Amino acid sequence: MISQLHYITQSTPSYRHLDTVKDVCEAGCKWIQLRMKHESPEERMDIATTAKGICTKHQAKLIINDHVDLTKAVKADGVHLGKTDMSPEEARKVLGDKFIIGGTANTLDDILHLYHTHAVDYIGLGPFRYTKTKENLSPILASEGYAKILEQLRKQHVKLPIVAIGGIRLNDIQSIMRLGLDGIAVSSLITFSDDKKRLIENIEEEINHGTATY
Ligand code: TZP
Ligand code: MG
Repeated sequence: MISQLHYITQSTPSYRHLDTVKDVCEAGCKWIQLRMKHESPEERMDIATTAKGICTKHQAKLIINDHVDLTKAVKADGVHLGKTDMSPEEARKVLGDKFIIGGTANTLDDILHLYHTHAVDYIGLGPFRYTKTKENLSPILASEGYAKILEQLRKQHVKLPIVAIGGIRLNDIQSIMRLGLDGIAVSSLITFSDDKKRLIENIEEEINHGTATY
């Protein structure tokens, strides 16, 4: 079972990975993706080891972006792989069945490809809108793009948890969930908030409103 809210870390001089991991865990977030793009292998190992301790204490899942070996070494809960990372099939061989594997998709074809690998547990589909957080951003999907892709998946009876990602703001969340997505993945929205507890409560309310069945 994947969480409906995925928090993805980013490090800036004022907001460092481990500070935000601690803050969001204390605020009740149960799914953290550690995304380290500027650290050395030694720094990544140190940060991931400490993050694992924090997440375990708060019963939050820890997913490592990009690095399969690091995922295994720190006994994280899983790994998130982009199109240029190790393939999910290869990662599954390395990690076995007990780890979560997520994959990135930007198109219907990407999703179908990942689905047919039988190696991913969930997909991050985006970008929803422009974001500075990711370099080499793929074309923006917006709500219309998601709606078209989800319609095709329903027609083809493809079932796999999919979370929306990329530039998501608080007031996008209800409508995103109403499209039939399984959750959202956000970085900047939470990283740059000074009241993470309150924000996460608000995000969860929006998610619940968007998924409520009347
Ligand atoms: N992959 C696609 S968009 C994105 C990633 C990692 C960035 C998400 O961060 P933000 O700050 O919520 O746009
Ligand atoms: Mg990657």
